[in-house]
Amino acid sequence: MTKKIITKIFIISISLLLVACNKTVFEEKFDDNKNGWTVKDRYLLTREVGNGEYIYYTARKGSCYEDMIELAELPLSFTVEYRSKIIEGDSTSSTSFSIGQDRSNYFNFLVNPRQQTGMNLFKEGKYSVDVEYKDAPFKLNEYNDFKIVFTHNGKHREYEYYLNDSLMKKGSAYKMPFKYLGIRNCGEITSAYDFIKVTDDQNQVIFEDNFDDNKNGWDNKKYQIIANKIENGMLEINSLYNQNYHFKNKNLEFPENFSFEINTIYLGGNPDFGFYLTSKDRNDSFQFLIMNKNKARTVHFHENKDSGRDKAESLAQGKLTENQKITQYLEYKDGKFTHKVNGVIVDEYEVGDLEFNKFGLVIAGKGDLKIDDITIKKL
Ligand SMILES: [Ca+2]
Ligand SMILES: [Ca+2]
Repeated sequence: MTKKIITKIFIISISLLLVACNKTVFEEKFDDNKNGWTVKDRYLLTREVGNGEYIYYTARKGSCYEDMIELAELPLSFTVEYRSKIIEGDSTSSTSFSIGQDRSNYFNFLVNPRQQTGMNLFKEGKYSVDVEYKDAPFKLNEYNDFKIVFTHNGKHREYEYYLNDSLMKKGSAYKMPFKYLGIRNCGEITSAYDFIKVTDDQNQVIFEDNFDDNKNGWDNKKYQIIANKIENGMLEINSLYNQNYHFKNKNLEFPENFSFEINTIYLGGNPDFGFYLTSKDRNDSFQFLIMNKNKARTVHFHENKDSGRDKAESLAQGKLTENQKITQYLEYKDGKFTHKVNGVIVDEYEVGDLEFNKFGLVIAGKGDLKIDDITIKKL
């Protein structure tokens, strides 16, 4: 054999060996949505009034949104009845009916998806009486009847709160002039209200809304936070709100050593973006981000707390410009991460041996991106 042929065979062997070693374990080109990315538009809240119902959806843990309307001042003694249901909600959420003096001073009667009820009181926008939940006789995803009876004996005003005809709570209602009522959701929850009716102590109707239309002027604005779609071989994400969003993909058993490459086109705005990896025991999670248009950032969460690693390095190329392509390449080898952006190392981080089985995309803040592809290879 000539030297040329030997060299050729040698090159072919090496190439085959490299192909065998660099096995692709995941590839996403966004030509379709076979991997089931969440591409539907997302809202922080939507409120739909009409067709006999008020349907209220909110989607932010730890935050509450109320929709109140103003009425003529109610008499000292009156009864308010309403019918509502929890369609779905996470365990920390709640929906409530509010009645009070204004948007900062009101009584609030709550139910939650754990089938509990309670009451709290706001004075000057702050909790004056904290909610004490107790188990309550109502079903989820079914309408339940609520009734609050306010009575005034010439000296004091009191209330009695009933749920499906069972007395849940009673107490002093103070002499607060009542002229606002509203519906309030906290956390990630969808609730529906069928009607609200207020009657005086002669059983005369003072206020009634069956939600056949929006004659009472409920605030039915929607707040969209994310619009996204898979089109022309790309996942396009338009983030409209200053909030952190994760796009989860189905789980993936990562090899012991692997590379992760993602190609993104920055379109505009000021989003922080990138991807995350989560360990199999869920104790460790890492985010590899491009932030502030000019830095690469590594964040490590251990047992859901910031572990102390939050390192940001300026990009060698300077600030991102519109329509610029960014290649994030990460290697995890022998317990160490090496993160490169457009070919330049931005972080090396020794974390030890971990097994990964989940990854996803992250976007935080207002801005627009297109993600062209993601490739994960065994090293
Ligand atoms: Ca109705
Ligand atoms: Ca593509």
